[in-house]
Amino acid sequence: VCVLIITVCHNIYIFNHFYPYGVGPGDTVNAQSDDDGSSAISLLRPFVFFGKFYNTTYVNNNGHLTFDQPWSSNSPYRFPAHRGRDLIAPFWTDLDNRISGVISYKQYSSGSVLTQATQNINQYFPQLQFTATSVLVATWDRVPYYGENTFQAVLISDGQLSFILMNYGQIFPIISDVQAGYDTDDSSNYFSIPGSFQNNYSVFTYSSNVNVTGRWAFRVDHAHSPAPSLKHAVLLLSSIAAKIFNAEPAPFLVTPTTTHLITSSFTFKGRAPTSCLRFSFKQSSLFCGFNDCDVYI
Ligand SMILES: [Ca+2]
Ligand SMILES: [Ca+2]
Repeated sequence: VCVLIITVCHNIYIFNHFYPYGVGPGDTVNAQSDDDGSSAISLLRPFVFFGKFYNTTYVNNNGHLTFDQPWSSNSPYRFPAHRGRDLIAPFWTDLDNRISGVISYKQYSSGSVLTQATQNINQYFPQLQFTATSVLVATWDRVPYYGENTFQAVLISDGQLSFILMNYGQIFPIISDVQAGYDTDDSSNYFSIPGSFQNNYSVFTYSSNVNVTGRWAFRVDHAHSPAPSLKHAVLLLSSIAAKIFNAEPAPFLVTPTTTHLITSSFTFKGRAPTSCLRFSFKQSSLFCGFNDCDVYI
């Protein structure tokens, strides 16, 4: 009985933070395809991505959005990549919805979605007094790759300032490469969500940098706009460890390294040698590597 109750509550909780999507709001649905995506989406307001003003975007089936042209890549590279491409990647891997799963999007320029976006951004970035004037919600709903994956990217803009929310629901523990985050053409600005390329992507369902489980928020209009609330990230990473490794008596904390750059370093160890996540946080740079992750503060 306990297990059933926990499962039900768990599922409700995961999807609570999603923006409206699907048939109800009248999303435009991508063609079912392994590697294609949407046609060109004319943005209602320009979306500023680290100084560049974009008027067009594409929601690509393999879990990313591009500007100016569609992109079919199903094989993620690690951020920062220096590949000459501005890329927003909530969950970049070889998704395939030919048999099931719905990929859809909708733009808003008025109504409750703008109110919700305005409230969220002012909560996460309180000094800006931001008012959203356009929102694009892109949703991958139960899209298979091994198992089904549900996640969103929400692009929020007032024509000058711009933000991205990435919302994660159920994510299948894929044994393959996944990159989540964003990267600019020259990688002068990027963020790799901790867990990327670490073969246990259920971590996205439980992590956050804004104290909302399963949500990451980024300001992306201009450089030097670090993700907020590192303390929340640390807090939630601790709770991830507790959830993922709940068979352990308690996740234990190791501080293997301290240099003048690293303020704190954590290692969460699970039962299996493969389920070890290591995150370290540097003050001076924004860098994410294979087995550690440094978050700009
Ligand atoms: Ca694919
Ligand atoms: Ca494929």
